[in-house]
Amino acid sequence: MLTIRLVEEKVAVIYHTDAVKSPVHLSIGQEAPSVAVCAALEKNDMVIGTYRGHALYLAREGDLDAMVAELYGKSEGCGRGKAGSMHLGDKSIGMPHTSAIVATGMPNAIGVAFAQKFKKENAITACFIGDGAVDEGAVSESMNFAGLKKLPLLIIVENNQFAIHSPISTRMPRPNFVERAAAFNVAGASVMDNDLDSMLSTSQAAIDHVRSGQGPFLLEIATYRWKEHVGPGDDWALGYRTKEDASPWFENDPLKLCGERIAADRRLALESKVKEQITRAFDRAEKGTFPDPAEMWDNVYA
Ligand SMILES: Cc1ncc(C[n+]2csc(CCOP(=O)(O)OP(=O)(O)O)c2C)c(N)n1
Repeated sequence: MLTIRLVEEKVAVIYHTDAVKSPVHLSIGQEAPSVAVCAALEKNDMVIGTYRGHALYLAREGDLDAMVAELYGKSEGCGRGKAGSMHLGDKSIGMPHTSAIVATGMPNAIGVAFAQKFKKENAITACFIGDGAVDEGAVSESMNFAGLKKLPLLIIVENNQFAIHSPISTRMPRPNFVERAAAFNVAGASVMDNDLDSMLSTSQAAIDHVRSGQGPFLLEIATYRWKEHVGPGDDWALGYRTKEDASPWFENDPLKLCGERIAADRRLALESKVKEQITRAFDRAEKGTFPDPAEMWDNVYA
């Protein structure tokens, strides 16, 4: 969680220099769901995420240097500088791709989970979506198929209450994700307390359910995005939410609370190690090389 927070804080600081070549959707404040779920997954499981994907990539132990280089558009990046922040992926960590198109992760995840079942692999697919994605028909259609075929699929709804600037109350008459899932024979649970331990234990139970062949599971995790929807800044002045609304989320910040549970000397040692890794990653990205224009259309399929 600390790595994610500090990398993104660094991105926010340097963003105005134009070193980062794509829009950034920061996960500051909502690092915990990715970390909790990934801690409970196995190495051979697959994860599919969204454009807000730095947290997932790092929680899945993706290479930090390759992620920062990717943000810089450099050929040392995990997508050789072509994917950018919104399309992070690395097959070696079981993360085929992320997408900027809301809800597309779900039909993709269905395909991956279907293949896992067909090949009788003891692996599952974890698909991360936002609450806004649930507004899209693709999510309902995918849940229907997953429930019908009893696919090994874990759907994680990171419920940060907003789709860009629209609160759930203006979008859904009955925003009960677990209830919706039940209509498709998809089991479900919600973690609403922003507590890392609750997220860990519920993720483990959900993953056990899916891995044991009982079918798909929807795990809703309440969380809060601290920064603007896209970009490095704050957006309290826009009026769609207030700093007062956010204050319980600041106070119950899982990173802060988790840090307080670690002995001071160990915590300092961890912090300095993480900061060193981050400084090195940004230095390397700075010195990296831009892809040769001749590579422009390599690995581009659409
Ligand atoms: C199919 C599609 N429709 C609309 C958009 C524009 N859009 C980008 S992000 C977003 C909100 C998504 O909210 P949510 O799923 O809750 O994720 P969050 O941004 O909160 O992580 C929208 C509507 C898009 N990228 N793709």
